[in-house]
Amino acid sequence: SCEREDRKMYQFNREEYEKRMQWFVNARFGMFIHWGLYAIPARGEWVRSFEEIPKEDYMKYFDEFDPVDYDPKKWAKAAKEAGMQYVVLTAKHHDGFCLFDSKYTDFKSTNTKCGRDLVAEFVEAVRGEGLKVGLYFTLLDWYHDDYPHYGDRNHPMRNNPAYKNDNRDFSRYVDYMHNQIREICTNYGKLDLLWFDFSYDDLNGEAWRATDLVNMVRELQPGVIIDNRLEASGVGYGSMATGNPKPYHGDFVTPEQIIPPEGIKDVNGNDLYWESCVTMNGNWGYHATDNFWKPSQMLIKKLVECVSKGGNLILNVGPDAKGNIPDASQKILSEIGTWMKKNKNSIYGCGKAGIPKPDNGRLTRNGNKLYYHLYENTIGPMPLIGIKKDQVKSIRYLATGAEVPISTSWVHTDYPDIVFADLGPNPILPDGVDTV
Ligand code: FUL
Repeated sequence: SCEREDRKMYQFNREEYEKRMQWFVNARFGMFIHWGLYAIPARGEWVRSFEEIPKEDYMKYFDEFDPVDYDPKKWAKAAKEAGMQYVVLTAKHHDGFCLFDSKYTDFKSTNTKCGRDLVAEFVEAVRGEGLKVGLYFTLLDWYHDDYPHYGDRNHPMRNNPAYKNDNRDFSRYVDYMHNQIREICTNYGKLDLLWFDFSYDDLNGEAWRATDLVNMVRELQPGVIIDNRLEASGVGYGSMATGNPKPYHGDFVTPEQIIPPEGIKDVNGNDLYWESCVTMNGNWGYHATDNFWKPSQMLIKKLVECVSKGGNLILNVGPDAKGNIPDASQKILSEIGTWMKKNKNSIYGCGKAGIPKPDNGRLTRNGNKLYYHLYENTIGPMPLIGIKKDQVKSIRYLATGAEVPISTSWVHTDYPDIVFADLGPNPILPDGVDTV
C-alpha cells in the first residue's frame, strides 16, 4: 500500500490541458455510436443485465453476429453531413464484447462471422472524413469471469469494492481491463478522445486503479481528451458539480440525458468543460420497437442550449445488427444537417453570450458576434435585454445574410455585431417539445 501512495498522479498541466481541449470546445457537436451484439436482440444495450440473460444464451448473439452492411464510412459521412465534428464508438460496452481485436479475449468481433476489426475500420473512416475520433470503453464487463457482476441487477460491486469470491479475482479483471485499454491506445493510431464509462457512485476510481490507468493513457496518447467517468459520480453532473472541484482524472464532465441548468462550475466557481450525451429515442443501443423519437427541432434546440451554456452535445445513434443507422435516426441527422449548413457559425467556436437569456430563444456568441436563436416569430420590434442600440454595428439573418433594421428598442449592448440564426423554414416548434 506504501507503494501505491508513492505512485505519482499524472502531473496536471494547465497549459497542456487548455491546448488539448481546444478542438473539443470549437467542435461543440459530436456523434455517439452504441453498437455491439445487443443490436441483435434489439432491446437496448443493457438487455443482458435487465433481462438477466445467462451467458450461454447471450453467446448465441455472438454466434449470429454478422453485420454485412457495416460500412463506417457511411456513419462518418452521416455525422459530417449532420454538422458533427467528432464521432465516438463503443469499442466495448458492458456486455464485454470487443469490437476490436484484443489478444486478451476470444469474445471479439474478429472471432465472429464477420471476422473484422470493426474499431480499426471505424477510426480510419472517421479520420478519412476529417473528423476527430474517439472510443468509448466501459469499466464494467458482464462477460469476464473475474468481474463480479453477472447480469443481475444487484451489483455486488456497489457495496464492496474489494469484492471477491473463491473463483473471482477482481484484481485480475482490472489487469485485463488495463491491458485492453493499452491495446486501444497502441493499435489504432492517434485518438482524439477516450470516453470511459463508468464507476459506481460509491466506488473510488482507485478500485479500477484509475491513476495508473490515466498515467498509461497519457503516456501512450499524450494529446487525448478523457472524460470523468473513471471516478465515482461521473454519471450525473450533480454530484460532480457540487462535490468535486475538478474532474479528478478527466478533462470534461458528462451529464447524461440532461442539460445542466446553467453550465457546470467547480467548487471555486470556475467553468468546467462539459458534454451532454443525449439519445434520439429512449435507448443508446438499437431498440426495434422504441419509436419515441425526439423531433429534430427539439434536438437542434438542445444543441443550441448546450452551446449557449458553454457546453457540447454528443448525440447518439444505435445502428442495427447489420450495421445500418436506423432510418428514423438518419432522417433526424439529415434535418439537423440542413439546419447546420446554414447556421453552423452560431455553433462552432461559440459559447456563452454573457447576457441574460431571453425567453423566446437562446444566445450564443463567438467574439464580437452574437447569435440570437429565435424560437418564435415576433411581431414588431424586438427588445433585447442587455444590448445597447448604438453599439450594434449590424444585424443580419445568418441563414440568408439579409439585413434586419436596427430597432429603436435595442438597449444596452457591448457587441458591435448582432446576427440572427434562424431555425429553418418553420421556426415555430410544436407545442410541448420545448424541454429546455
Ligand atoms: C451509461 C451506460 O450505462 C449506458 O449504457 C450508456 O453507455 C451511457 C452513455 O452511459 O452510463
